[in-house]
Amino acid sequence: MKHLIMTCLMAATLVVTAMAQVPRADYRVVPLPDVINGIKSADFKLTDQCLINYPTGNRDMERNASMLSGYIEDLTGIHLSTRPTLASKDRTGNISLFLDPKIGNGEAYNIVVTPRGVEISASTPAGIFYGIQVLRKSLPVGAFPVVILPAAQVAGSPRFGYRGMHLDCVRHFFGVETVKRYLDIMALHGMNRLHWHLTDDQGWRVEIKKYPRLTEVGGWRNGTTLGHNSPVNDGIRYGGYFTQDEIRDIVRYAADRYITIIPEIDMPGHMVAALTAYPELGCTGGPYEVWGMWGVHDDILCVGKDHTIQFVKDVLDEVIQLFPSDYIHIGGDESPRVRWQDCPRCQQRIKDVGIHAEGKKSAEALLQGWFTTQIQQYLVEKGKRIIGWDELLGCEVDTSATIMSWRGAEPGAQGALQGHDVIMTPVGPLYFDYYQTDKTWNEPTAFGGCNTLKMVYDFEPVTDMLPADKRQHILGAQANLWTEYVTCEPQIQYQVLPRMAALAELLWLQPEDKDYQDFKARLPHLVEIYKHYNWTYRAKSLIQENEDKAQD
Ligand code: TNX
Repeated sequence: MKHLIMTCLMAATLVVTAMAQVPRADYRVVPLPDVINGIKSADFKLTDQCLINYPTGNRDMERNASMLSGYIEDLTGIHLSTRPTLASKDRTGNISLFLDPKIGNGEAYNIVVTPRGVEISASTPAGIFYGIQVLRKSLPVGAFPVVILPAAQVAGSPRFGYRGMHLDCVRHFFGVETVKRYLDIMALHGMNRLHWHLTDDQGWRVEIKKYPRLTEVGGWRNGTTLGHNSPVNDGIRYGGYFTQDEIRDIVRYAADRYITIIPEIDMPGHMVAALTAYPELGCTGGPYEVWGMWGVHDDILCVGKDHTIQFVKDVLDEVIQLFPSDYIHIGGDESPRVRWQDCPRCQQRIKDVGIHAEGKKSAEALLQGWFTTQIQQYLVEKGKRIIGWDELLGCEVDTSATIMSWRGAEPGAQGALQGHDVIMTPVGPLYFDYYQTDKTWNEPTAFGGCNTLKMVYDFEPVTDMLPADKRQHILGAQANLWTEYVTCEPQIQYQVLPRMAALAELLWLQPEDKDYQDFKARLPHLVEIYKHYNWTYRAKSLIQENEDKAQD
């Protein structure tokens, strides 16, 4: 008898342990879904017997299905096959992706898990993709034969349509694989715009067939200053560029993840690499040298010459062939006008087009406005729109230009008041090239500053000073990763993770639904996924007791 009781107890313990060991999905992911309603019924068991259904003949949905299959296998080891089908009877026991036009926002998703199956619906394939990301992030990480998906309805819809990350591939060059991984990281976080900085004083990184010297000569510098513009230069030739084929490959890779790439060709400043390749584009005619220092250079494009305007249009002709994005970023920042003041051609242009200084706006500032407008009109004729840095607000550029507010959020608010669309990317707290802590001694070298995880989380893109009828001009926000001090891929990832998680949550959630402590409690599971993919991240940002700034 005693023996029997012992055996029963042991068997019971085994069952309980086995049950406890079946890992369960947790839908409280980052960014948090708007709705997580538990359904009182048994759970769904995810095993390799399940299929992923997608609508027959829909290539986007087919790709979504195979990405979901890949994600599930990556994280749990469970392999699911995909299958085209329109029959609702096929949904039983499986995961089904289907389009439902009744769901309003194209990026919104709805997931319903019952014991009979898992349904992910949205009005567009992009919305399905976001639902897939949520399901992916809810999964336990490991190797399991079965994962329990608790029965529930899980739904979400992004607060902002523009959810951006920026990557500077000029100051340091990163190749195709690194950019693709950056896109993978963005996809996991529900981000949908990559602002890709491709040209600057320190290098020209996009192949332009009509001007081969841009990359042959402008793609390379003879050395790089050490540290923050120290007098020591490493003397090591440095450079690289993306061929047009590589760009097309990256653009396609991004589109498969519902990410639009917005290229930036910065003008008329930040152009020393182009001037080195074609000195006649400058006011003095050079010689110039691709810059090995950081900062703002006095040599900029000479806009007094028609040839320069034509050059820019030719470059843009090739750029718009490569990038299907509606937007082209034309920079416009940090453009000193000292050369223009002394340049007879630029001064002649000022006369010819009838520019007169107005109050605080010098004739040269208005010349930048004239130049920008030429380019803007050219791009509009080609069906494109421009984004420019907030310096454009001082140059009388018309309100069809979208403004990227970087010198704080205030210029953006002013731009919105004037009727510009605006993307918020203020140095504080959205410059991810800044430190993540004020205790910097043990950190990789960064630009400076301090933008902690909490500061990012607390950022509100729609400033109070905006009246209700101007708020729709704030399209969203973006974090910028300038790479003067970022030299390798692990450092890229360290700078953006986990801050990208905080940015994603503020872009997806309504402000009243944000809760920093709750976010921090959900973050470790997201970090399990980072670890699984071997992405580098700042682990200290996860520690609750050790916040990075006293006022945090
Ligand atoms: C300012 S943001 C710049 C960049 C630098 C960055 C460093 C902007 C429009 N211009 O050229 O890389 O600061 O944080």
